[in-house]
Amino acid sequence: MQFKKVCVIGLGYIGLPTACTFATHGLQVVGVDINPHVISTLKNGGIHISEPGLRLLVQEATSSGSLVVRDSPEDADAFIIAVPTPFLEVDQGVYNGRSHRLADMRAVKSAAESIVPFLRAGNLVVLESTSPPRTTINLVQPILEGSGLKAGPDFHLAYSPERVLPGQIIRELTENARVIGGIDRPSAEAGRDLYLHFVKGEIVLTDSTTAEMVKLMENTYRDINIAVANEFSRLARRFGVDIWEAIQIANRHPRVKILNPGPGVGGHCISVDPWFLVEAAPDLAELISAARHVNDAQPHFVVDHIKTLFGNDLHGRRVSALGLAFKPDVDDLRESPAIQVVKLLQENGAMVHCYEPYVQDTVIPGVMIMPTLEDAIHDTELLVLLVGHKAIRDLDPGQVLPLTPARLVFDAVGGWDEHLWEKSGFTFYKLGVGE
Ligand code: SAJ
Repeated sequence: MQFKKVCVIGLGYIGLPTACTFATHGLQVVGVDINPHVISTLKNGGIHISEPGLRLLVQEATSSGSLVVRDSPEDADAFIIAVPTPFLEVDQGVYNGRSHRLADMRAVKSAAESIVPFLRAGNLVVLESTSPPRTTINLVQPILEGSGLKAGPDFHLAYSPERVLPGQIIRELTENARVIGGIDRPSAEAGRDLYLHFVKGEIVLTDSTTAEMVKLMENTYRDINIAVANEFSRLARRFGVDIWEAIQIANRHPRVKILNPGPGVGGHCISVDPWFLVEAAPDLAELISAARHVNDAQPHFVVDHIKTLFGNDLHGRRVSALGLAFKPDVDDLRESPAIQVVKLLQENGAMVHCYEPYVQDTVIPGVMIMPTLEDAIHDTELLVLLVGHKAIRDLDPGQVLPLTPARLVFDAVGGWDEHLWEKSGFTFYKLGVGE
């Protein structure tokens, strides 16, 4: 199938790089977002998210005229839905006494509805948003068929998950293998013809529900593996073992690859997606649910450990939290466990000053972000490493010492060399290390 014009709905972390990449690979692209701030930022040559290489890519796509941004769709050969699928903030489901989160599909629903007036025979519609199994056929298809056209005979419909890693999106978008699940074979093949414009990795065709499940399985697999690492860190502390040393030794086994424990699992993907499987089949997804609960509880374990450094009482204690993003070397604060740790420390009476090298002007209600590292540590008793940003990991303890009265350090991510810090005069504690 031949494509000249694509409409990408949702210009966030996935939609914007995808729209630009199509635009720089020979297609005319209309990028659509309902957020006026996103539209005006892009029209003024800026970007509203930070991702290495993205600014240049947007400039290239817009200055050539291949990418235009709009607040609603228009006629095109293909439509791509790349809107967020978070979970509902308030509502929760319960199965066997254990709570689980519920997917918020409103953005997908309204994106699909916005396509209906422009849908023509022969078009292709691709859902990219991570979604519960059968969303393509049970939610998106009936909405699109409200146009009077039938999915299959009249237009193509497919699900193709993004699998790119924040921080590496531009490279992974073209290099990763791409799964395209059609509601029928011609839909999958049409999807392949579209993504062949830029995908250099293998393109694997399947049906839409398998593609949805594949995406959820990938992130669930990672979530469960991080959960076991986090649980091991708790056990290690109980048994007086250093989890970091234990993992290093265990990983010498040729078939063992334990991930890193930390303050919890954040971001918009891994901490959300497994819930879509739990919600869809809570009776069959008990391990997945348990892993989510383990990871969600991890900030509490970090704070409990920190409390013990102060005789279990944090009232009036001055703490510096270093790193707030959901993972190293990104500016994304969504579902960040580091922020949860900060809030829990405050709930326990501590006064927390934070430093986040990637985010200076964002306001997080109730969280005090200081402009510089020096501001965050000049009046404190404890330095807590919460995110292993390279700039923080590379700090030289000898140079930190004169900037702070703190002599206690707590490393929640295994990012600092204990011996270096102790040699410089700090007392060093680490997540998952028993006394
Ligand atoms: N984390 C740990 N320990 C580890 C690895 C990660 O605690 O050993 C934490 C991170 O600090 C972070 C969270 O897990 O809080 C998730 O980070 P991540 O780097 O594992 O994943 P994301 O959310 O940035 O991206 C994931 C990727 N999925 C997989 O690796 C299976 C990416 O390929 C997906 O495209 C992305 O989710 C997505 O959009 O779904």
